[in-house]
Amino acid sequence: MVNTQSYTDRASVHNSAVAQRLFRLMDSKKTNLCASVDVKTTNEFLSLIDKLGPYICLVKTHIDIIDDFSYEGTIEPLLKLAKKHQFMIFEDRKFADIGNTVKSQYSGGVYKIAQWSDITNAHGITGAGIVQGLKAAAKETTDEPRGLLMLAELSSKGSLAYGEYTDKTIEIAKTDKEFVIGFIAQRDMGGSEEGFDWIVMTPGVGLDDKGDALGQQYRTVDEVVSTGTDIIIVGRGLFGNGRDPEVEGKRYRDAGWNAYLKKTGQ
Ligand code: 5IU
Repeated sequence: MVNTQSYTDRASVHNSAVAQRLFRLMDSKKTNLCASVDVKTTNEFLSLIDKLGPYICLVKTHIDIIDDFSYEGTIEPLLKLAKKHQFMIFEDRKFADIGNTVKSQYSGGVYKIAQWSDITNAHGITGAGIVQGLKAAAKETTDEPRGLLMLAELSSKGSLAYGEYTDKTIEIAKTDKEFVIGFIAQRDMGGSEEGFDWIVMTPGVGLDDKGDALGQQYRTVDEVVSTGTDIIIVGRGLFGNGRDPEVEGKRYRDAGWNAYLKKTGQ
């Protein structure tokens, strides 16, 4: 059953400090839009985020795409923008190894994701140890709250994540209801029926295109929100094909917010 409570009501009962902060931020900024900024240079990355900042609750990064990455040059200014515009950060790292390995991948290496990203995500393919490994890394790295999304479903054509695989991924999420805050999925994951409150974030959202040449499939904002999405993740719809990120940021923000008001009967 699709969750029809307001974000603020959900904040007051949630186990996770990350989820509470995100829900409150969404209601105060009136946005459920997450911008996915897959661009190649730090300059493009920061200038796009500065333009989209007023319209979003979350920035989704693929930090390993950036050619000229450095912690000081890329992450420090990103954190300043997050303060300036009040949004949170989600590194879409899609961890997929055993607990011991993801623990090092999350906290160390060049990117040190656990230091700066409020939220990250993981596949269930290796089992529940991945949740424990990532949680241990977060605890050792920072006092700031961190949250994990499990990858329950994907937007791409021919994805193998469905049926029993998706059900088993939900079972893995239930092993830690404080650290796991929800799912990347295409629809409601049954949380509200079972007394959990999973946040569902959905990529593959586009108002003008149906997909791309490499298997991406887009659904509209109304489609995804009415079937259970809490946060819409939009990338090229905001800035691809010469689009104006300020115009599209406002357009997707309004579409997402209106769909949320409609779903919650506000
Ligand atoms: N992404 C998807 N689909 C998925 C998952 C992640 O598109 O199922 I999991 C990522 C890929 C890209 C962004 O970073 O979300 C979508 O970008 P576009 O809106 O530009 O297609």
